[in-house]
Amino acid sequence: MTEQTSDLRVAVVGVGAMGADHVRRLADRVVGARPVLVADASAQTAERVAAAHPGVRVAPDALAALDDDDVDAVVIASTGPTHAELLLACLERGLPVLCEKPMTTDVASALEVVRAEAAVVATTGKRLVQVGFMRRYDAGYVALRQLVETDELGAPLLLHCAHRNASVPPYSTSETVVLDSLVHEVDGARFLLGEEVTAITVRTPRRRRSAPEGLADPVFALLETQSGALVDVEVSAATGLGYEVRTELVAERGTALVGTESGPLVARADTAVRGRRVPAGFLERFEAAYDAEVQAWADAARRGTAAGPSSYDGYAATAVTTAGVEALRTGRRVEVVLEPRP
Ligand code: ISE
Repeated sequence: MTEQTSDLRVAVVGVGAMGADHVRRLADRVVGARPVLVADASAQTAERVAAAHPGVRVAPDALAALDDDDVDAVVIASTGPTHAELLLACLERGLPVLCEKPMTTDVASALEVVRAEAAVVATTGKRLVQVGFMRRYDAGYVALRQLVETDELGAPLLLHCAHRNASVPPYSTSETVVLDSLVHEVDGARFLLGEEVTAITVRTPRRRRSAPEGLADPVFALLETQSGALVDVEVSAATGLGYEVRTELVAERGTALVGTESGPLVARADTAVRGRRVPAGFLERFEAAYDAEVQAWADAARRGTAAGPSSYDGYAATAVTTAGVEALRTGRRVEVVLEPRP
């Protein structure tokens, strides 16, 4: 495919909160692309989203959306366990695809996607998969990565990461918190430090009393990396407060913090916030990052390819989070051994 001159026509599969937000973004803000088709496990949800966007049709199901003649590229924002089959179908059809995280929820299917894409690259020379790790497009995280890349603060020693959700979807379990939320911190660490995670330990402190039944909340993870840096992560599932994501780098000659402001920061569930406002959710906190992410994806898709976080990044993150699920269950430190990049 050479550079497309008309708008990229996009099918969005899965139009819950994230997918519907991508439809709005493609309709209103992304240059050179527009949504044309939506599909969702709930026909009602698909109808509602389509009705809000003139020119957007509803496909009977996800595979029908991929087969539609009017579709040039695909955004997958359905639940994690549906991703592998859809990604393989996109690769088979040569469709550029932006797949929300987690790329897949198990290592075997993640590797299948990596290998299927490698076969496409071998014949066409073009990647097709971008994984939705939007933090790589967040100004704060990009600045932090530059500090590491330029060695301005010296070698990284530690990352302290906090990832606090006001609430999580009703289907959430302790495992999905690791697979769906912790996965951002895993990719964040790989992106910021530029190296792989080699082991993970997951502990849970005393449980938040207001946490939904059966959910470990918070979860505390320790990631080890190839260079010997350590990454500690708090993932809170249901603070009832707002959405707080921050990362602090401790390096040999300095520290750097993203995701907050200076000043006395007191965040409480009852009085909301003293000293600053906490964003309500991830759609608000990372709005600019999502815009940049989808624009970069659309620009590459118009050239028939993909940019940004790759299927290998998706695989590496899933390898760590699935090890994290084992670490959570057993209480043991679990090593992560990755297959080499194809
Ligand atoms: C959700 O699926 C996301 O991807 C958000 O970015 C994350 O912060 C949240 O915890 C997940 O449930």
